[in-house]
Amino acid sequence: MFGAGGGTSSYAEAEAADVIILWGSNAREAHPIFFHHVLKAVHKGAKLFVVDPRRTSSAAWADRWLGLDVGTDIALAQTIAREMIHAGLVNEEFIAMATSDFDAFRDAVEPWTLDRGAIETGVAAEDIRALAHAYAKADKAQLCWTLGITEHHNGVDNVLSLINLALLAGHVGRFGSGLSPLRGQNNVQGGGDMGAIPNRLPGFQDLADDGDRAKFEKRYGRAIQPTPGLHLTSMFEAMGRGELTALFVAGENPAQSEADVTQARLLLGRLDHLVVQDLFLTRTAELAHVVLPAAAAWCEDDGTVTNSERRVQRVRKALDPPGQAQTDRWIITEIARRLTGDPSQWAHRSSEEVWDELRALSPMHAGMPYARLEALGGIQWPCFTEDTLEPPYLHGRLWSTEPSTRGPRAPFSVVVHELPVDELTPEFPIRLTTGRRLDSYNTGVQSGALTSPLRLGETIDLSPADAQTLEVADGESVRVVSRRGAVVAPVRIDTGLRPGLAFMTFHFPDEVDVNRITIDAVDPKSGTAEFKASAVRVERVELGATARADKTAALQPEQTSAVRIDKAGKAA
Ligand SMILES: Nc1nc2c(c(=O)[nH]1)N[C@H]1C(S)=C(S)[C@@H](COP(=O)(O)OP(=O)(O)OC[C@H]3O[C@@H](n4cnc5c(=O)[nH]c(N)nc54)[C@H](O)[C@@H]3O)O[C@H]1N2
Ligand SMILES: Nc1nc2c(c(=O)[nH]1)N[C@H]1C(S)=C(S)[C@@H](COP(=O)(O)OP(=O)(O)OC[C@H]3O[C@@H](n4cnc5c(=O)[nH]c(N)nc54)[C@H](O)[C@@H]3O)O[C@H]1N2
Ligand SMILES: [Mo]
Repeated sequence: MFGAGGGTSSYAEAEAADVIILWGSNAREAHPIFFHHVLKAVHKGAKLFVVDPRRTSSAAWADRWLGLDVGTDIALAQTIAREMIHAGLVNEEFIAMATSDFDAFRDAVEPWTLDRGAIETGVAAEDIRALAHAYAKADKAQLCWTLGITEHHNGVDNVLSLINLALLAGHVGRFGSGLSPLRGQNNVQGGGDMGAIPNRLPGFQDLADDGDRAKFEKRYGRAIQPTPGLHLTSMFEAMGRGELTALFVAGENPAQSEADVTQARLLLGRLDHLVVQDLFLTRTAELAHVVLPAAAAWCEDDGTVTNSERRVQRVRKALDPPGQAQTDRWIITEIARRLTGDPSQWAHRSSEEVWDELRALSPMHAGMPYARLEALGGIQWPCFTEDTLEPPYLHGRLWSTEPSTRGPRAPFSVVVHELPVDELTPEFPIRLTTGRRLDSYNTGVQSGALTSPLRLGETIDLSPADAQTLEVADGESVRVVSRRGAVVAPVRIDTGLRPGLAFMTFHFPDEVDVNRITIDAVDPKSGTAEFKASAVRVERVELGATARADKTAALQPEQTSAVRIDKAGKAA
């Protein structure tokens, strides 16, 4: 919408904001560093809104919690937009000057009255109205979102519906006002910036653009294919069609993190050649033909990482890697030497030499040599020259009074509310959403060995009302069944859940293999799976004394009937 793939604002701006909205983000647990900045704002009097189906630990700090039904974010955003328009709270000057397609958008949200919005989302009309008015009237407002928005079959449309709100209020391109999609890991932003995106070259340069490609072709002395590569989820689809037969996995554990892992494992197991480059012998590595032991980039190598506020920071080697482990950079260079048969072209280089090569090719990084990164404690992109720093926020151009410097208009998007793919039916009446807890990390590879009184292990979190209907007690094992499989897990009663909503993590797959039950419906626009919305039923399990002793037997999931070998219909 704005022409750049990064959050628009800085953490310091969150501290200065009057209103902060965490939408589908449990930052208290998943982005605790950012949440400190949010809390500083709250202590200074900022209003915090949390939009999340669960009353999370983030919501505990909020002035208002909007507990919507899973997958109704577009309905909520449309209702907020209509309320802003009807209450005369939109920023007409900004809309006229810097945006396009407002009329079509206004017509599309017109049916979304507060009453209809309340019915479709489950949020009280008064809460919707309060958020709309506070956001529109704020001088400085931050709208932050994460997976509660993006991990849906319509995640891109969800994001567009939030951008619409920022455009209505003019909350972008000014200090204190902006849009922050908080990044998952310490260097998700950096990975994309370096070109680890199917259709981009480093610095978000366009793979399809002859001029952009020519720059890299000149540097490397060989042609670069203009056709984009595949996203993670489309790789699995291509594996299903038999079109992708070899896979190189570096720093990912898809045998436990993919949605519908029964299917994912089957496909990984059928590959002609699987290479895994990791710190640990993961479940994915167990399926591999070749395992390359890697050093941990964050403490056993030098380099940079780029965080959610686009700040490039140095990381430094503190430890020698164990055994035969080598840095990812060393391994990749070594593979290049052997693939090309031309070691002279592929000298082993320091991380600084690699960084300087990037700076020569990516204008937005050009002004950030290591010395400057170290002197300033990190620099935000874009940084075009070595004697400048750009503003801490993006898209200030939209406010330029001079049309020639204002650049392209940001378009409003007409989006349509759709329910999740995995339908709720009498057979599968409970909405299961999955996500994170503070004490563990993703598939548990890096946090699994942690023993702490805070570590809960996997649970199926149920509302008090559902636990009562099912006649299950806290700690009792239940079977959670979806259209794809089943797992057994202990119940944890959570008063932050409304009836009909359940929550699990995916942090303990060796104990409870949660992704056997999640759906692999993906958003065709982003390739992201709908991890946030599965339909399940919860059954009591009667464990006999022997079964209880043999816990592993009880945890074996049922045979599933829904294993799709092949999306094109070919049999295995
Ligand atoms: N401690 C810890 N921190 C982490 C991680 C970790 O594993 N552990 N992982 C890192 C990674 S890779 C990522 S991507 C980030 C993710 O960070 P977050 O996105 O904040 O984490 P999640 O818990 O997956 O999901 C956030 C919230 O979305 C809500 N949600 C579910 N469905 C919906 C919906 O339909 N609408 C709305 N509005 N909300 C919904 C959930 O209830 C949940 O509270 O965390 C990072 N930080
Ligand atoms: N049910 C459910 N499933 C989900 C999600 C959800 O919310 N619910 N969230 C999804 C999301 S947002 C994400 S990001 C994925 C995460 O899924 P994965 O990325 O597959 O999970 P991780 O456990 O983070 O695995 C990262 C691997 O990288 C290795 N590693 C760490 N540092 C280095 C390094 O420097 N070099 C190398 N070579 N390897 C390294 C670790 O040892 C680990 O094995 O899970 C997805 N799956
Ligand atoms: Mo993530």
